[in-house]
Amino acid sequence: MISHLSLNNVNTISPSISLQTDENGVEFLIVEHDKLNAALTLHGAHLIHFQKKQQPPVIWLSKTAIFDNKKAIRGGVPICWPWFGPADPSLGENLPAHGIARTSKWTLINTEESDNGVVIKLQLKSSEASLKIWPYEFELKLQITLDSECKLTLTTENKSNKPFIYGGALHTYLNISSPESVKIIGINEKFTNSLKNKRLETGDTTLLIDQAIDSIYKKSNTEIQLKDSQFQRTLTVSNTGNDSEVLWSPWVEGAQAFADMPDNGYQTMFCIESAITQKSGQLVEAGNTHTLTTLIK
Ligand code: TA6
Repeated sequence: MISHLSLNNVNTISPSISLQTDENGVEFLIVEHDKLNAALTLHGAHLIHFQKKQQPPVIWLSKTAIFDNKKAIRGGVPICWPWFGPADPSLGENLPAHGIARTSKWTLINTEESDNGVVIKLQLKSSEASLKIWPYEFELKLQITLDSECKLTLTTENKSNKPFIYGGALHTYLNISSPESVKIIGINEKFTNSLKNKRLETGDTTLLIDQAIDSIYKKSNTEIQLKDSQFQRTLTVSNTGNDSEVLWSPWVEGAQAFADMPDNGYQTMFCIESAITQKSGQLVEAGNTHTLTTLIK
């Protein structure tokens, strides 16, 4: 399934789901179902592989991704939470980009499987360590539904006695055949160019991948389509609970700069992220919940 991982079977959870570990003790949930294959780590509740039978993978994973239960994994769907990008300086110094959820150990809640696919539920609760970084009690639930579609549903519950504001993203790395074979349709015209000092720009609602791209698009009011002529498929992305979509390709220089991405890695991945990036963030009153989703079909 994932050629560059060598795993040992630890525990069969259900006919098509098993818990396996690698030599570093990283725990993987492996799904080998009649209709699909998939894999995720408890480290970050990180979906790293999803592939329907007789099709190229939908989700991209770096061939040089690092699995050490510490670092964020390059590829898959990192859960960026409770902030997107650099941390607010008011929270302190040297805080990790994209929050703490993607480098935290999550707990498996339950799994279900049917003839069509699987549903996997995971949870992350605030801890003494998290409270030192982000001073709120919380409970995160992630539901991953894999069948003919791939849906991630992240529910944030405010367990504290005061309101909090969060940001983040379901930072999906999609697998593409090549940049020149792909076009993205259905994005909003208005976007902030993170490569140009967050300049507000107006562009086309169709995008080609022919250079480094790091853009925050105002939430699209339609589904976004990634048309791939070589793979002869269209991946459709629909998001809810987000205020924006982030589109990203590190391109040549960016890929070369990452130790955990091969130099040609940019040729087979493109990120379309369901994100909360607005400065105002997402308010969650004490005792309340908010849900962020992405559906790839
Ligand atoms: O989502 C786009 C982005 O914020 C880019 O600016 C780039 O930094 C990318 O995420 C990857 O971030 P990471 O912290 O995983 O290296």
